[in-house]
Amino acid sequence: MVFAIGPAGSGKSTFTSSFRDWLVPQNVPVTTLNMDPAVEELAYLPDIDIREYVFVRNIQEKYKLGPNGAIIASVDLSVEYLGEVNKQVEESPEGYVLVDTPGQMEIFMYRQSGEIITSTLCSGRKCSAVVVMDATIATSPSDFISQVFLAASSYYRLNLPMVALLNKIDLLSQEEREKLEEWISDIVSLEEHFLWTRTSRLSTFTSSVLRLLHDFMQIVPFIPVSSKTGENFETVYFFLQQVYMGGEDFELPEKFRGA
Ligand SMILES: Nc1nc2c(ncn2[C@@H]2O[C@H](COP(=O)(O)OP(=O)(O)O)[C@@H](O)[C@H]2O)c(=O)[nH]1
Ligand SMILES: [Mg+2]
Repeated sequence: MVFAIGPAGSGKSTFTSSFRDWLVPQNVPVTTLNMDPAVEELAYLPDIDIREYVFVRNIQEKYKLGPNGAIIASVDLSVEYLGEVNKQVEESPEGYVLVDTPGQMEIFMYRQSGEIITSTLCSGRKCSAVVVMDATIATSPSDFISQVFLAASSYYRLNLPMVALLNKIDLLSQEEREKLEEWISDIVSLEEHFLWTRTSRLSTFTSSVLRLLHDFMQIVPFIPVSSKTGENFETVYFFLQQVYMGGEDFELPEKFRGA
């Protein structure tokens, strides 16, 4: 089971849909599960859908809530239907289950219901998380660092083997792509670029942060992808297969190890 998590608009639903489309021709059995009760329109038809049980608009009317309150309440209410969802997953073909999570990451990630959803659905199953981030807002060193922090925060919160995707690379220029790949593989280059954007020297704090993030990126692979074109999906699959084939930790190939 693979949870797609990430900030609103980063491409979780698009990834779920296009990764499913990528797996099917490889003869990998795949089921899609939409766990976002607040999504109005999905670009794909999920095999299992929490909205069958809880739908934000009904909750909003029933409890006379505002839009934010209704989203929170509907995610919390989803928990009541995990038994049904689990049964539907069990009846699905054995293979990949791609779980699309609520648009607003913080509701899923930093509230108790998110934790209940992952731990219940992951009981007796191998689970991993794919953090989907928007590469178009990771093109400056400080933005990139913030995105890595976001992934690190998710890693601690979820406690699942994880892959971090820098999605939407089809929207980047060649130069931006190359820079991103360089920062992923070489922390010194990130540090240099960071310095170029500042007038003062790196503070001790920033130096420590960079080291720390470097260590984090040794455990969690960062992969530039496009959910529009499917670019680098084979790398995502490679890492996810590692989880299903054995250990909980990834053995990073050289290409993805920092210098
Ligand atoms: N160009 C491009 N657009 C993307 C990509 N992934 C998602 N999008 C677009 O980003 C917007 C938000 O995507 P969505 O999957 O709904 O985000 P979610 O809120 O994380 O589920 C949509 O307009 C998508 O078409 C990508 O890889 N490339
Ligand atoms: Mg979505």
